[in-house]
Amino acid sequence: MGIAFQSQYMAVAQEDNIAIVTLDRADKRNALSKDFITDIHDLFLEISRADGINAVVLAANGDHFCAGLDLVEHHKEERSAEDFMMICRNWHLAFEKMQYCGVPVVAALKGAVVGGGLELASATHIRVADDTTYFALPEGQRGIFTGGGATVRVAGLIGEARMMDMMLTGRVYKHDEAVNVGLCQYFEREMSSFDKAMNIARQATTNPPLSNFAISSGISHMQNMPAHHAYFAEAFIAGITNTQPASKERLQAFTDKKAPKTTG
Ligand code: 1HE
Repeated sequence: MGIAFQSQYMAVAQEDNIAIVTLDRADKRNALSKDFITDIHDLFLEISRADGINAVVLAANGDHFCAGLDLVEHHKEERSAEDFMMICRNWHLAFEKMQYCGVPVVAALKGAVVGGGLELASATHIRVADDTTYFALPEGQRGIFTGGGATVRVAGLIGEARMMDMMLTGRVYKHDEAVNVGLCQYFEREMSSFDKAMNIARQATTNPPLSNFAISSGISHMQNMPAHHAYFAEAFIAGITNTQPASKERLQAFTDKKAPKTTG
């Protein structure tokens, strides 16, 4: 079953069991308008219910992954504090739908991954950068603040001290340094970030879907729990995952010395 959802802001394609979601507002550098965010929510709700989708690659048309909040729309609408609080809640809901859609989401990053664009990227599970990719949080310079989950997800990736530095000084990270601080897991030099993201998604889909569900949804849930609750939840997830039929087959193969070894 494919994805029926259609959006003026995103193109959706499918290659085998991988959904390819492409941000498609390149003329505005994929800036996130109010309706764009609603469509991200609705699309990932559908992906979370779809059969036959075992991974997602989140890509972008144009030279930039995402320029963040649609600043022009925000400025022109003269939103009240209450309006913008509700906008932020919609961002949170949309990005949570993506983070917890049940399958791994791999982001193919290029150009600007800034402000709300970094908030979007940080809700994916694996981020792949290329030579053009740069990360920034220009909120301080724009006289605004993050509102799409960065205080949790970006601070979780790089630590609060680095996040404050990015916001106070406009510091930009790219290349190996971006990997080293934790903004992305891969800096790809040999191929496009899209091709690398597809390879990673294909690799991930060789795992049993239940294992990928546990990994992509379970870890971040447990990171946000007190440790003794997390250990309890971990035991439940492991109880279900580590006794699934697909694990029995794989462990039988290991016992029979037919499974590949984990080598360095
Ligand atoms: C936009 C946006 C946007 C571009 N909202 N329209 N984000 C930022 O502070 C980043 C703002 N954008 C930029 O710094 C630059 O656009 C880029 C470095 C990303 C790209 O530069 P460039 O030279 O390729 O494009 P451009 O000429 O600046 O922009 C092309 C068009 O995209 C232009 O529209 P046009 O109608 O004049 O053609 C721009 O207005 C439009 N555009 N970025 C709206 N962000 C939940 S809170 C989250 C808070 C944040 O996200 S703060 C970070 C905001």
